[in-house]
Amino acid sequence: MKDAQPRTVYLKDYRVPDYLVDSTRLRFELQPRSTLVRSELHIRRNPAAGTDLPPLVLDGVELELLSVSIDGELVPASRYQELPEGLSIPVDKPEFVLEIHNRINPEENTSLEGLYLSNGMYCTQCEAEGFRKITFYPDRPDVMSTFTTTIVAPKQYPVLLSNGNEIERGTTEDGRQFVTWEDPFAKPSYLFALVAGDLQHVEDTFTTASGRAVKLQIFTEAKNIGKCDHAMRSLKKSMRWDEEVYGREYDLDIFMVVAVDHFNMGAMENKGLNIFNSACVLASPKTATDASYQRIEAIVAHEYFHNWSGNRVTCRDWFQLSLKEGFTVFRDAEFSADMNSRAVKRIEDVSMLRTTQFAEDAGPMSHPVRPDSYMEISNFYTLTVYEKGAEVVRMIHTLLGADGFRKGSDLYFERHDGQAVTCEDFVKAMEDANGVDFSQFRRWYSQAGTPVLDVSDEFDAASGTYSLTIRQSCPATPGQQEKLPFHIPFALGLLGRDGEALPLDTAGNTEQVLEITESEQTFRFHGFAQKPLPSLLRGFSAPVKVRYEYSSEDLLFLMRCDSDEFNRWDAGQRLAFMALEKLQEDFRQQRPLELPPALVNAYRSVLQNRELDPALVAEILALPSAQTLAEHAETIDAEAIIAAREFARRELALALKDDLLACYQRFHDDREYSPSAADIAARSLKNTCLSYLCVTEETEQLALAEAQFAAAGNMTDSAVALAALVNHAPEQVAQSALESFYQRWQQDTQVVELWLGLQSSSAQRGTLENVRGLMQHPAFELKNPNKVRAVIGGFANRNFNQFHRADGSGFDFLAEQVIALDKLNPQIAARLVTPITRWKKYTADLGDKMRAALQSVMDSGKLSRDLYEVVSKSLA
Ligand code: B3K
Ligand code: ZN
Repeated sequence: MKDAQPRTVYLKDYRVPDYLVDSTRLRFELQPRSTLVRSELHIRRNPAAGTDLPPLVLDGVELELLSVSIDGELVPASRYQELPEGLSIPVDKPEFVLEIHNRINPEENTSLEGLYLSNGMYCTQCEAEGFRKITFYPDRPDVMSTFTTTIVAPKQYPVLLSNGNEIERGTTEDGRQFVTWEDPFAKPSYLFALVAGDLQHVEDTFTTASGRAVKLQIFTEAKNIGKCDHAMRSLKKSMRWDEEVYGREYDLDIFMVVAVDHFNMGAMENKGLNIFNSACVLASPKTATDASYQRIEAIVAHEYFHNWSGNRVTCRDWFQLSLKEGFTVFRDAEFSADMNSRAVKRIEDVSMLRTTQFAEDAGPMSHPVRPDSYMEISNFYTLTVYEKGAEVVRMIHTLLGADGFRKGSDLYFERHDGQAVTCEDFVKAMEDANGVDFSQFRRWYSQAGTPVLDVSDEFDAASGTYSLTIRQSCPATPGQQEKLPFHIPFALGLLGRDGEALPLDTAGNTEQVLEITESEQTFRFHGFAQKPLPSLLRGFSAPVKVRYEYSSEDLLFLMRCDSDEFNRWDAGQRLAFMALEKLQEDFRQQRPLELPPALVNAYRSVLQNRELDPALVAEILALPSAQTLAEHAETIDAEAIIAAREFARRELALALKDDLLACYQRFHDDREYSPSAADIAARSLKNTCLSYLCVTEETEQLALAEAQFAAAGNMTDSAVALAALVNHAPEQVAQSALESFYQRWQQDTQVVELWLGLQSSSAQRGTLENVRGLMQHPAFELKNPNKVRAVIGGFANRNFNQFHRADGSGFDFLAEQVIALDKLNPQIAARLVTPITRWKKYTADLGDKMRAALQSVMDSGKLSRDLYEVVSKSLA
């Protein structure tokens, strides 16, 4: 385990590397507890760093060093120095070959970083700083080297993979087999990968735009070989899309994907050898939900797109992480929007951003898209770096237009191919290609916090002039008290009395992107007979909060008439927010609760509207989640949020019963499963209706869920029906549904994960006692992050009601699990602790208990660097 020395790394301290590695030869002799690693590095003094010869400092963690040689001569141990996290070797020539032998223990590696075992197969995860757990190396992304890798293993591991092309295979004298791989593209160590196991694969070919045939292979355990088709289709679509939209072709002759069960995140873009969390690659209609199908398509695309945005052009240092992640998330979001419904994809992404990224921006770990410092870089794979980073790239796209953006990305790839660069280089390429000045725009990379726009308007009937005044501000965040104004693209439309789109300029444009650059700015529009109704921040054109005094009537009007589908949904959300906030207040004041009829009527007309995309209808009907309400609140009053939301949901279900039923029946059919956008949309609306209907807890409605559960031909229908029963049916019915589901699917890892998560996140059944019970279930494994995320994460992040129980037992439970996990997997522990780090935002009764739980983590003994950083910053 890495220790908790509170070292802090600063961006301002960046120095170019002292030495470069021109080529790297690795040889692995795999054994579970004692893997031998030999590395041969062709090292050269970096001319950009100077001409003197400082010691060569290599990173290395938890390695057993066996020997060091330079140019074939053994260096005695007295000459070099082993450091707590590395090795320092004196140097007396500007160029030399360094050979190191060391030993590692993959079996005991539960951090899932470096080389480890997952269900008996060897695999690696090196980003960000995992390569140093394999061998001593300058483990930083600006050291780029070609890699040649030989893997030697006993016969029970017939598949031996690494980056690049296979160049040799054979059998050693003692009967083991070996394979050698060569990756011709220089890369940083974080993109290195190795896999060894008894795996099967599916294969396909992709012919690139220039006519090269690329072999595509997806590897998995034999039992999952039937679950690879969707990922393969997604991969081919991604390859085509990147050619068409960005002009980017794949470069190697082979592209491999491997599914592993034990994985800290979704997937990893290692050059030519992507490694995926099984849950993010394997799918079949019977076992995977629509959400999984869409997630797989997006993640396959994301990792594939990294081949250019990340691998060919990589990051100079880890402060630049958003250079590859923000850009690649933007790329995958656009890909998904092109493959499915654009509006729905945008709504999903914005909901997530507003709920989770806004909370991060307002919490103790708040940081800019390009952080200034970190203790542990693994803690900065955040929603801010990824999702807000993608919004920043999206704003550049909005400001430049699609063609201008493409000119910028072409220049960026051409200028920096084969280099390790910075966010600044990205912005500069965009500027240079378009002749624009983004000096102020750059603040999005350096200033943390969510900007707030206060919008007010005025209409001068005499001149027909409508003025819109926008004031921007941004709350203080740790280390940043004052913020300078941001450059904000603000997409605007104006609606007339009949809902018509009004012209905003003499050219007759009905939408404009205003460029806000000052603390306060007024924009004027002319030629109106009546005061128009503004449709603000269309498509969520910037990651900000907009405050404007809409009346309920305004919002109902926008829900009906706005030509921007995103804003139609957003108007519905605002209306629901108004209602839910009033309900919370009434609950606190012990006044009777009442749902505004306007909201019920609005939802009814949406339900009855046959023109709208059913997936959009489903999104509009979904009330803001408890987590979203919490983010939105000044102070989180968990009890009031729960009371308000449950009341509203039940009232809506009762009032809209007939419409929900009609809509359910309209879309309920037993056609064969397809993950097409249209079919997913239909299932989404149908199942939204079913979930609402079951909230009534009436026998006839529950019977619908029982029937759907019994007859479902796909996992989407089956899982939604099961969740409805688990949440609303009498105990015995719920229990027997859960049991029969488990009996049927117990051999399927992905379905069992879903089954666990569905229970722990259930307000009804995910009681602390039941969650503890699930942790005793044979399917649970504390060493497997997917199981931890399903059970403990499901409870702490998705079970607002039970987690926030007034006695604080949910927080103590989380603290206890985090302490246990930190010994096994620090990255997962540091992530899991998040819900109790937000204690300052809660009412004192719960906030104090959260803080105490957090303090108990701090006091529990020596923490990993990962967990120490999060806990100490949250207690400060
Ligand atoms: N680049 C990886 C994330 C690595 C996380 C390391 N702690 C996956 C991705 O974003 O594509
Ligand atoms: Zn990524």
